Amino acid sequence: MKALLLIDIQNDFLPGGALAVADGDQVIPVANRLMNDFPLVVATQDWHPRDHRSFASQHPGRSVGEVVDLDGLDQVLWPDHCVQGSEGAKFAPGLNLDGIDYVIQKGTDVHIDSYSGFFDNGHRKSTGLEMLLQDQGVSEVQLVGLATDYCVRFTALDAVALGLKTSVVLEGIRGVELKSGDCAMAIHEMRRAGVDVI
Ligand code: VGL
Ligand code: ZN
Repeated sequence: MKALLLIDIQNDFLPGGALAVADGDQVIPVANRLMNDFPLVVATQDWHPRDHRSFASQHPGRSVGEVVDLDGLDQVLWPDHCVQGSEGAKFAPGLNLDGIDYVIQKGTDVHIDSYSGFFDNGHRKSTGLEMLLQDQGVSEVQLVGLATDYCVRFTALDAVALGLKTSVVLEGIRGVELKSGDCAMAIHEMRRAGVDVI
């Protein structure tokens, strides 16, 4: 059994959004097309409380892109984004919501970020995605969505580490590219870990 994982295809990651990814909207038609080929489609949704500690606004004197220590973990500071219940947190218009079987929300704990759809950044708590895939008898996942260098990357790395056959579709991902080369590095890292990049 194989599943399609749609990673964070939400308004705030699209052009004009709070944490806009260049050409982020271009993953939408790819996602819609691929949905037809998979018996199970799971979407992850970045879903932060409004005072989430990954927001630069919660760290007076610090700015977006700086790295701080959060409970012993390096944390990149982001603009306020994907606040629970906000317009920015909604799935992209144009994404075929009827094709989505399950939604997994992440980043809900104010104290820790969660790039991966499986675990928070400290691997302290599970989001329920692993259990869901196990229950559904999934052994193979394919990923599309945002962002290549953060949530796609860490979700794919966790998926292979969990023993799932994992692929990422290049035309269906786009990245933040905080530093030039971040996306290329992420793709290299995924490949080296055993992710099939197609
Ligand atoms: C993401 C940064 C912060 C992502 C989420 O979806 O890649 N990146 N929150
Ligand atoms: Zn986030």
